Amino acid sequence: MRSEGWVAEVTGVGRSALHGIMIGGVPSAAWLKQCFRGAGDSPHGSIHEQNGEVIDDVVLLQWPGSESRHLITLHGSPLLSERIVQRFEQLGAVRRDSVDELWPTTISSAASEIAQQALTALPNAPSVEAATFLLEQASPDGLAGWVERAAVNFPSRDEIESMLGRSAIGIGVLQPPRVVIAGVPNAGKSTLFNLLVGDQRTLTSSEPGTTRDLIDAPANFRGFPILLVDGAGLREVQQSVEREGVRRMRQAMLQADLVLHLIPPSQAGTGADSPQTTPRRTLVFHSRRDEDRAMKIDGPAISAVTGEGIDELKDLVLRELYGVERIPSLEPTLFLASQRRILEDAIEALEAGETPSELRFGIVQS
Ligand SMILES: Nc1nc2c(ncn2[C@@H]2O[C@H](COP(=O)(O)OP(=O)(O)OP(=O)(O)O)[C@@H](O)[C@H]2O)c(=O)[nH]1
Ligand SMILES: [Mg+2]
Repeated sequence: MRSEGWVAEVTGVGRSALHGIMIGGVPSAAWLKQCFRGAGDSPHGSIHEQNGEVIDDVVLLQWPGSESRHLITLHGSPLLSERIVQRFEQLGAVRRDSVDELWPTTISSAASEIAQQALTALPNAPSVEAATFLLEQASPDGLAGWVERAAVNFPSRDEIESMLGRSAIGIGVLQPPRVVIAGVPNAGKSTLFNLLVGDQRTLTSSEPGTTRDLIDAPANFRGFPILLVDGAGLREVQQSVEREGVRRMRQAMLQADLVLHLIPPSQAGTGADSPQTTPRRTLVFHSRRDEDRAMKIDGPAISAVTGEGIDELKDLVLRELYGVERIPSLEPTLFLASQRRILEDAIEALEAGETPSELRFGIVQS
């Protein structure tokens, strides 16, 4: 716990309606008596200079936790923010760049490490569902709670293995896999890409060979981030620009986490409809289904124009990548590779015949 008094800006410095400054430590309550003027118990008041000049209208909030802390919200001006920080420095506060342990916690250091990791990742959460997932993992219902219980009762090997088996889910919530859309020219790759990205990012046309460059863009499949990649249609060509495009496309397929291979009606059943060989995981879809519904096909079909089959495509992609179709709710789930390594170390120790008694979360390595 800190005893000296301190002051820190706790919001970004860009344009916004409000800025926040936090003060803390034993002397901070006394400083407020000297520079905050409010009416009765109202949290609304002003911060003033030593000579009485008002710096800004503010709202003062007592912050929860064991240390005496207050949050001061002021108008969104970096100049006013700086002046208020200087006012507290004048009163004796030490300026800090950041505030650690912002949210009070009563959990063990191991669980609090998990909670900190989840809350650190929160501002970069790629979707609302991902943010909810991270908040849950920071809570007793999530990974923080599981680690807390594991510190008391060492989990069984089965339980550790099941956590490891599902780790791709949580890691995938924060790190998008590369999903490449492949197929012959005019298969409808770019049209599907635009639909999934939610933006007309790339040109589409009935002319085969429209796309040459690789283009990638973030998409969101039920809260899971996906990096979608579109590129040239696969065919043998002499024209050098398109040929280079096809080479780059094949390269992208080799580096993909998953390839979506589209087969348009013109290719279905021709023998040319077997997906191009790639060692990567591949899902095959019949595309442009609205154009020829009578055609007998085997397997899932989509239309990027009517939207038919798109929900199923998302389900199939998520099931293939993670074995689930939704971000799990209230289920302890690893979400960082470093957490996975700690459990892998525990399994290794068990395999070596040792009897580990703790998972090395929250243990400072010396
Ligand atoms: N009716 C219908 N037309 C589609 C569908 N998907 C694409 N198209 C049309 O098919 C043509 C080719 O679509 P693109 O998305 O440009 O095809 P591509 O696979 O990106 O083609 P290249 O970039 O040349 O490799 C365009 O005229 C699209 O409007 C679909 O699901 N239904
Ligand atoms: Mg294209």
